[in-house]
Amino acid sequence: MNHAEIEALARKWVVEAADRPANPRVQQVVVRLLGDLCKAIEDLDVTPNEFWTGVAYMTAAGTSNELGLLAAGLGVEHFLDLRADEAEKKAGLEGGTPRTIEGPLYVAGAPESAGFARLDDGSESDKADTLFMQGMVLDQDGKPVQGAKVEVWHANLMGNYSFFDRTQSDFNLRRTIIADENGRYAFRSIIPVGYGCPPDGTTQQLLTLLGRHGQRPAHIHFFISAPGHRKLTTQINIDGDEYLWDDFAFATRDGLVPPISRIDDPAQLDAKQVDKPFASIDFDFHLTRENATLPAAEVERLRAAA
Ligand code: MBD
Ligand code: FE
Repeated sequence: MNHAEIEALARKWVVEAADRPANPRVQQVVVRLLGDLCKAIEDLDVTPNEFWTGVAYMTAAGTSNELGLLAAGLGVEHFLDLRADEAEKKAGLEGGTPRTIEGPLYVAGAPESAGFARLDDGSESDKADTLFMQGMVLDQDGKPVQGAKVEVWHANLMGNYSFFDRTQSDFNLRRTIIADENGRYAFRSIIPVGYGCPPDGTTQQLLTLLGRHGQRPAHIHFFISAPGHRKLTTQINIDGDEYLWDDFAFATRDGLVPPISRIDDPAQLDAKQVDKPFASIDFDFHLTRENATLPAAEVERLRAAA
């Protein structure tokens, strides 16, 4: 069959088959995706066995809740970032901290504190490098944003996230920090370890067939939000990680790899009330002004809530 014939079929199955009120946007998207799928089946001579293998794959990926992970690993989530960047550039909006993907492991409802939080429950203190990270939330003009909400979450030394990893305490390595009157936030935590896709999961199964690993470099996630400003979804990476520029989710970006200092001065250890040298990261978040002509920076997606 040629493409015109396939497009006519897709229109028949979606648009012409409708005999009651339909959602036109859903029709538009489905007719396109269905047509594109059938063209791929035709052009690549996909066999019935291959087609049903794909159906079983999507069923298994959904059943194990790995479709969000798959979207990250295939680059689609990063593609949405590139499109958001493009839309902002076109609207003349520039200068903010680069966005990067949220990933599938955010959990709503983390404990909130003013100015400072300790993220880790102390269970890995013996093995971990202690991290202090601090900075300001600034607006488009470089002025501090008092009361900005800094949501932060990251993995433990196993590369696992609390909630999804039921062996961790509730909200371990997840907090909401409200920036102080000078726009400052600060937290104490541990340096995380990079995430790896579940080795027996559906995402890694496909990545292996594609000749790819499923590793992420060590990173820390953030949502930064404040009224009148575009919500920023981003991450910082831990410099020196072997996967820093080889992220399976394509999320590392220039501007998101801050220098880490190693502090061993006894006076500074005292001041932080720690008994061993620690790592320190200074990082300011730059927000951009809310802009009604742009798609909302706040993304709605199904998220876990503990
Ligand atoms: C992660 O920690 C992550 O950030 C992404 C994008 C995908 C899987 C695990
Ligand atoms: Fe992550």
